[in-house]
Amino acid sequence: AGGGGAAAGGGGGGSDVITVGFAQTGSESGWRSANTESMKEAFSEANGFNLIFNAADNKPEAQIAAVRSFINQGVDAIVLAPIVTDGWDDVLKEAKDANIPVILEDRTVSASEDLYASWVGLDFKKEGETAGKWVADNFGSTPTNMVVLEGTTGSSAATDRAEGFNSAISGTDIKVLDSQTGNFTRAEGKTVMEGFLQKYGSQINLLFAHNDDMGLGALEAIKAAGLTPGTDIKIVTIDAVKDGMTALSKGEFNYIVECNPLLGEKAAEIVKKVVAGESVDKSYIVEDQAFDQEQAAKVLDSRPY
Ligand code: GZL
Repeated sequence: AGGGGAAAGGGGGGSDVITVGFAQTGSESGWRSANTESMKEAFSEANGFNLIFNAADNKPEAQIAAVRSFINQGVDAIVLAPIVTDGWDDVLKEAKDANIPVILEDRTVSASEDLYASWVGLDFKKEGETAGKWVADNFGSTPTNMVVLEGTTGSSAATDRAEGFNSAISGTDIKVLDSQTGNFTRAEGKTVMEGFLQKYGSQINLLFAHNDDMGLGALEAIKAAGLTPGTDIKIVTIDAVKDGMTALSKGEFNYIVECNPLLGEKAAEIVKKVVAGESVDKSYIVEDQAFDQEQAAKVLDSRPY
């Protein structure tokens, strides 16, 4: 382990290039691609960084191994987008013992906050609440059967969105027929929706998908079943990536809550401050917005991702 490269304990000698190990979840969705692009742009050589990138194929144990490898390489800082919330205490403790600061981006961890320097991300609970409120306002007063495509089990994005959404629809006439994970991917969103359609068919009035990509996969299953998405089955999702906003503007989706993936600039700013020994906040939240079909059609061409 370790081998050549910078001396252990954080980065090379005098050079002011900051070597950063970035442990990304994988490439499970359009959102993730936009997030990776934003991070690579911000952590560029031109901006004074030497970036070592790892995508863990949505496998938590592979992501932990990637962080451990960065520690052994003696990087100056580690940026982590944790696939799941739990299981991080040991390797974050190892990073702390090696004096390598860890900055979280996107999702969060359950480990105590003295094990990471800062976090930049989104308010997932609020995203869920915003989606749930729109559903409650538009469908909550008539008996409505809903199915849910959940994000990756154990991820803060899935857990917090579910919590926010469920609190917003409590007391309404929305009935959950079924709720399963589609792991934030199109393929699994399609497969799980096929199962829902086989089981419940035209009883389904509404789909809530924790991200656009699972909703886009479900679209294929709904069309293959001879149903019209956005009409026979209303669809509400979260992310607002280009393909999702296109479906929304075409009337195939009904509402999308944005989840801004452009976190690179803020993450790089935090890393520079931490490495320079300057103080930073424990958390930075990036603002989101939400779109209905009409709003999506208006902004589609100017969307940055
Ligand atoms: C949210 C992010 C989620 C997106 C999905 O910040 O963690 O993971 O909603 C992505 O598209 O896969």
